[in-house]
Amino acid sequence: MLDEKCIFCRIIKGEIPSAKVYEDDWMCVFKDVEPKAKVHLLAVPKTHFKLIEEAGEDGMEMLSYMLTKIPAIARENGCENGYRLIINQGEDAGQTVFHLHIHILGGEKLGDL
Ligand code: DGP
Repeated sequence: MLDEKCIFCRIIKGEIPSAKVYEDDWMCVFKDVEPKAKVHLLAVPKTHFKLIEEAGEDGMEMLSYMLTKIPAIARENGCENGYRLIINQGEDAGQTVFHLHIHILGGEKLGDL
């Protein structure tokens, strides 16, 4: 289920352009417009939910599927030597887009947070 007001849902639908590097029935991966590392991708489930606790059984299955796909996607996009995954959960964490997403950061030696 997608939300017509959500930026990431609109990217998934192709209404807003993005640099997609991977897509299948369950997930979409595109470049972050404000990269915080040499490689900065966002892995986004094709269902709209804001937080892990809102994912439900289907969402958790989707997240688990995404985690199985991410290593190859990261490797194929310049993260051969490792990468960092981040999920910002809520405002204190700095979440600005309220459609759950996994940041994939790498392509260089990352510093501390
Ligand atoms: P977060 O702070 O965890 O909610 O991260 C949201 C990220 O989404 C942030 O790093 C910037 C990125 N972002 C926001 N709007 C767009 C957009 O329209 N396109 C793309 N590619 N990235 C976006």
